[in-house]
Amino acid sequence: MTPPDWWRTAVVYEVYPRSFRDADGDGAGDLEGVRAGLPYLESLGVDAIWFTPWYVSPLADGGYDVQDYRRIDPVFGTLEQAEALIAEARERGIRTIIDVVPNHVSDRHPWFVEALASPPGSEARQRFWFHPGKGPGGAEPPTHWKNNFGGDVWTRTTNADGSPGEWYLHLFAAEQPDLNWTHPDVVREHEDILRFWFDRGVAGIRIDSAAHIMKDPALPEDDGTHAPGAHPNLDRDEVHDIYRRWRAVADSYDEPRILVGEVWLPDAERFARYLAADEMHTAFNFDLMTRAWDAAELRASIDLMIAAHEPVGAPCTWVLSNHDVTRPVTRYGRVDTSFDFDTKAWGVPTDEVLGLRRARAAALLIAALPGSLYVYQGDELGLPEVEDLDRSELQDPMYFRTGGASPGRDGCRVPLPWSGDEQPFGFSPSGTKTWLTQPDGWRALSVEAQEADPDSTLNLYRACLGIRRNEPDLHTAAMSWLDRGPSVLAFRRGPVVSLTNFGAEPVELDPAWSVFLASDPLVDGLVPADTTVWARPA
Ligand code: TEU
Repeated sequence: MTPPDWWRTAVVYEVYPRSFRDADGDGAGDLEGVRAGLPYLESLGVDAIWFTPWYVSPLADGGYDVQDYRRIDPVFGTLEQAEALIAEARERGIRTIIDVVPNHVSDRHPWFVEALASPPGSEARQRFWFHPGKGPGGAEPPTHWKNNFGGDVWTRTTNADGSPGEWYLHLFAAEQPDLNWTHPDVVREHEDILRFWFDRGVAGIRIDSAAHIMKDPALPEDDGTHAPGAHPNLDRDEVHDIYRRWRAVADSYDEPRILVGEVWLPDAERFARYLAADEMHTAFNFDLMTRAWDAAELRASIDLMIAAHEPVGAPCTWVLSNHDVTRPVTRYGRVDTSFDFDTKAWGVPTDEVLGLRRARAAALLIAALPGSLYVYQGDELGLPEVEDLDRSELQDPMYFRTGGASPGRDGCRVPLPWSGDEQPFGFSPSGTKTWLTQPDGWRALSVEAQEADPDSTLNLYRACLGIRRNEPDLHTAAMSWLDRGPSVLAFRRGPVVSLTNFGAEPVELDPAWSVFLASDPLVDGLVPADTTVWARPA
């Protein structure tokens, strides 16, 4: 059953196009590869695909450095292929959500190329944040704000005569100059981009780094004392004016287009402001990803999110992972739980058998919660983070900007294994070297291998999403917690009960319940450790 506001309970599958499937044999995924994978996604039971950026890009940050929004990068295909893909997916009941990256563009975007070639103070530089440095000769950057990838947020330019020039701002890599959102060209251009893609049948947009776009023009230091809404570069009150304009564009279509925000904010109340009725439809719930595998932690996170969403009437989203974070199998299998979620670290021990059990249990737990659900490609195969990629292969700017202190995010972006006994496991035509090397052991994790195994993680996801789709109570019924002790999370949605055992001891079920899905088999009728079951009255 799909309710009219499909996005309120949708299952959205994140495709990282470079790593989904490679049809043309260059070692990187492409749109024809996604097209070939549509039957797979249909059988998985997803309602929409979110594509991370597919536009023309030097790929300095995996496509989050956009050079031309109106063309597809040749690595991925053509605009005609994108249009065909959007239409074919829709025929299979799968909507398309694309990524829009408003905070910055590529340093090869025509606007930035023009700005660099223009003198200080010129009109072309007003679309970005160019500024003279401080101190003698302007040798000090204008501020010392924190870069999201590590290192500085300002890079110095060189004047036409070779002398040192102004600095420009980049909250991410130096190849990603920040746009000035007080400039009317920037505002107008993005609304045109939205229409360009909405006119081509795109059902919604995922808004990258949505809370970052506005900056305090006075460029104060970030001393941690700013009032809410007045931070120099994060969650400034003016950001909402932009998203209200975008919502008006989205609502101007007969079939409304949806806005999904990437809004990373520690304060749930500030986060919920983005979900006002005239702004975004939903935003990612990242809080859940930062929590350890612990009943009290996860319950606190779920309660926090439900409480933040209820007053604004927006659905929660449930997100276990994405292309920026360590895969759940590895994260939940950490033996050292002091692991730094944000920066990652090298060589933290992990128990992948335990991690997989927990990741499967987590998948069922969040799929039973009210709201929409995100699945990052490969999580349905139980792929672990690849932590031993050869350093010479690493491409993520986070690795380079931390001077190698962090491995960066490539380990969760390794090409998917589809079939066969050896690399590239059907990702590319055989004999192709993939852009990141897949581990030898991925034969057992391939789609082909898992389809043949009734207990595989892939078949668990298929069963889970299939039940979710056909179970009206999992769309509409309110949720209420059941008290089953400190190491159990159990809740009810109508007659359906979801129970997760976080403790070491097996848990008994109410004799009146009959289990219809379990993340791992029951043992002597009991729910073993690190297992979720779905049950209903017998
Ligand atoms: O991520 C924004 C963001 O805040 C993350 O970069 C986060 O700080 C980092 O990954 C730490 O784990 C978005 C995209 O999802 C990411 O892939 C891009 O690199 C980034 O924006 C810049 O566009």
